[in-house]
Amino acid sequence: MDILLPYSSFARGPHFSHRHVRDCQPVKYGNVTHETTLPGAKNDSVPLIETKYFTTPNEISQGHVTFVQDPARHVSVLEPGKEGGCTAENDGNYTRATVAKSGERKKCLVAVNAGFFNTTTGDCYGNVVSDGKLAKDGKGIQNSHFGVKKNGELYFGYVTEEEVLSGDFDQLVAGVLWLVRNGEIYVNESEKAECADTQETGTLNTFINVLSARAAVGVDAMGRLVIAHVDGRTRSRGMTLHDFAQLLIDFGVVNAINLDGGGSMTYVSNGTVINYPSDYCSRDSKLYRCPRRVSTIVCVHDG
Ligand code: NDG
Repeated sequence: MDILLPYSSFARGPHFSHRHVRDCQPVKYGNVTHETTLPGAKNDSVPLIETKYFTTPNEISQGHVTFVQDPARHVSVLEPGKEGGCTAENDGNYTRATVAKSGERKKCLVAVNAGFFNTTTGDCYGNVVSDGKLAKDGKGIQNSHFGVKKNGELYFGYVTEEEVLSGDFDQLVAGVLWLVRNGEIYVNESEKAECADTQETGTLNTFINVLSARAAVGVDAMGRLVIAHVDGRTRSRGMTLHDFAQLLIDFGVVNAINLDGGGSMTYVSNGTVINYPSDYCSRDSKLYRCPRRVSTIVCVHDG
């Protein structure tokens, strides 16, 4: 007699092939589980790198959005603290560092928290490729990824382990949930395809609908990389992922994935934190808020 294994038994592990993702996604996408975009031609009528500020439509939260031309030259995924920061130390713990600290070595013009991590051990979740080096093999993890390929293409969606190990990526990092696919909100579809155990805010549905600080990386119709964040505090202030995805579309975003947010949310410009992180600095006082020591970052640099 055949033993029927639940989907999850197939979805994890080294031979993950996207069968489950293909089963769950709208028919119009066929077998394709990712989108790639070639960066647009350089446009001298807009700045090479530009950051704008905004207040959310309900006037409650603020955020920044950064547009980057020629992202293949100017954008890197960086491990926490130092090269090799996603490798466990001898004591089984992993390096964690503030976004500002991790961004020092590339003198990032803009840096933002990126990959989700295990808040107990600090372990980086998902696949991480940093400046061409495989820093972490996510072992077939089933969450949306952002990547920059060696041919300059920007990549959004679900990677297979073969693609990760092929050496075709210069940069790669995992988020949780694909917010915008081909100009449309893709939150409900990606909720069906992704795993919840890479984030610690509850079920994927809770994670989607809770008010919180949010971060995303995407691409706009001009082929510029777009990094955006909104401030908040989990359960009391910020945005749901549906509203955040709509805001990204309003900014002109065509594809985007959701990066680590909540208390990890830190936006750094030239080494200075320019947002309002939500974690308290100490257990004993609610007076000040401090940037959290997090996992990987996305860094925009001079190239
Ligand atoms: C943030 C995330 C949480 C995650 C943790 C570590 C949000 C709303 O960072 O889910 O487990 O990555 O993104 N919260 O607190």
